Amino acid sequence: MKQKLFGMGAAGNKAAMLATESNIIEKENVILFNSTATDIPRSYDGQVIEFPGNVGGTGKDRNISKRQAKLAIDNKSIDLKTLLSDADGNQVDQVIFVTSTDGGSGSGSTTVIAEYIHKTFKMPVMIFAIIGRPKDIRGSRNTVEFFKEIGNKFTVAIIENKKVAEGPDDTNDSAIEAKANAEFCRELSLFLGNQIEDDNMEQNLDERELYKLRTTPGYTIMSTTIFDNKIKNIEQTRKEVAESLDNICNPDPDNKDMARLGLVYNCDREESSFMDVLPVIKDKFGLAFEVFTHRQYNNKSPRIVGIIMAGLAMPMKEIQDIYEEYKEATSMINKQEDNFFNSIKTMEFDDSDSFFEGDDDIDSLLGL
Ligand SMILES: Nc1nc2c(ncn2[C@@H]2O[C@H](COP(=O)(O)OP(=O)(O)OP(=O)(O)O)[C@@H](O)[C@H]2O)c(=O)[nH]1
Ligand SMILES: [Mg+2]
Repeated sequence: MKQKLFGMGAAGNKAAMLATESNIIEKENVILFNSTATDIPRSYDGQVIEFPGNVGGTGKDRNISKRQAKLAIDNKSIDLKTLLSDADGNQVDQVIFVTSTDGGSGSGSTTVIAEYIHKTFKMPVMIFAIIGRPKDIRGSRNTVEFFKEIGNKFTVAIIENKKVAEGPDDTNDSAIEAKANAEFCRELSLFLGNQIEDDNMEQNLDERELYKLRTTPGYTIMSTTIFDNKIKNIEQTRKEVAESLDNICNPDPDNKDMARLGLVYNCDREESSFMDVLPVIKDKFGLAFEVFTHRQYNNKSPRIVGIIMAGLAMPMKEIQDIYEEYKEATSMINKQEDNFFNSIKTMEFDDSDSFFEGDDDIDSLLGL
C-alpha cells in the first residue's frame, strides 16, 4: 500500500519534516503545504506548495486558507493528481495529512483539500490532527470548526500538545512541540508498518488486513511499547503496555469498543507466549469487532508491542470541553465590554466643573 504524507501549516510542516529526517517516510512521498513557505528549509525545494495570494501566513484565520485552497484547486495551481501519484505515475492508495487544528493555514486548508481528494479521487484519507495547547479563544474556535468540518468519512488520529507537557504550568512550547512531533513519528511509523518484516515472522498482517486497519473511518489510537531488556513473563508485558495506554497523548474516545484492532509483536521466539495484551486493551478500550495480529521474532530490532485501535468513537467530550471554554471566554469578553460602557455612562461631571469647557475658548486657541 502506497501513501503520501501532506504536512499542512507550520506544525504539519515540522512534523512531516521530522518524519522524513527520521527515515519514517521518504522525502519524495512528502509534500509540505503552507500559506507562507519562508520557514521551510531549502533542502525541501520541490516538495513545497505555497498557497496562492502571498499572504505571508493567515494569522490564525482559517477562512483565508480555506479560500486559498479552494482557489488553488479550482484554478489547478495545485496539481493534486500528480502530487498523489507515485514515481511510475500510478495513483497512491492513501493520503495522510498532518496539521494543527488551532492555527489558520493548516487547519483551514486540510479540511478543504481532504474533502476534495476523497470525493474526486475516491481515495481514503487519514488525518493526524494536533491540538495545540490552549492559548487563546481563536485557537479553541479553530479547533472546534476543524472537527465540525472533517465529518465521519476519514480516519482520524489526534495528538494533544498539552498531554506531552510536563504539567499545566509547562509553557515551554518548543519542547512540547518537539515531544508531540516525536510522538507523531512513532505513531506514523506504526501506521505505515515500518516494524513489520517478512523474515522471522510467525503470524502475518497481510495487505488486506493492513488496508482495513488503515482506512477504517473514525477515531484511531496508536501506541507502541518498547522493551529494553528480556521480557520475564506475561504479567510484565501487560503491566508495561497498560502503563503505555495510561499515558497516551490522545484524547479519550467517547465510548468503549472499536471496529478493528491491529497488534504488532516483535520479541524473542521463547518470549512469544508473553505477548498477549488483549485483556489490557479490553479493560481500557473495550472489545474489537476484528483483531489482526502480526508476530515476528527479529532479534536485531527492539522488542515491541504495537497497537492500532481503529474505528473508535470520536472524542466528543474533549471537543465539547474546548467549545465550553470558548463559550465561557467569549461571554466574559462581551460582559467586560458591556460593563465598561454601562459603567462609564454613570460617571457624571458636576456642572460647576464646566469652567474647563467652552467651545469659544478652544476655537480661539485653534485660531478659528
Ligand atoms: N506538535 C506541534 N505543534 C506545533 C508545532 N508548531 C506549532 N504548533 C502548534 O500549532 C498551533 C499553531 O498552529 P500552526 O501550525 O503554527 O499554524 P499554521 O497552520 O501555520 O497557521 P497560521 O495561523 O496561518 O500560521 C499552536 O498551538 C502551536 O503550539 C509543531 O511543530 N509541533
Ligand atoms: Mg503559520
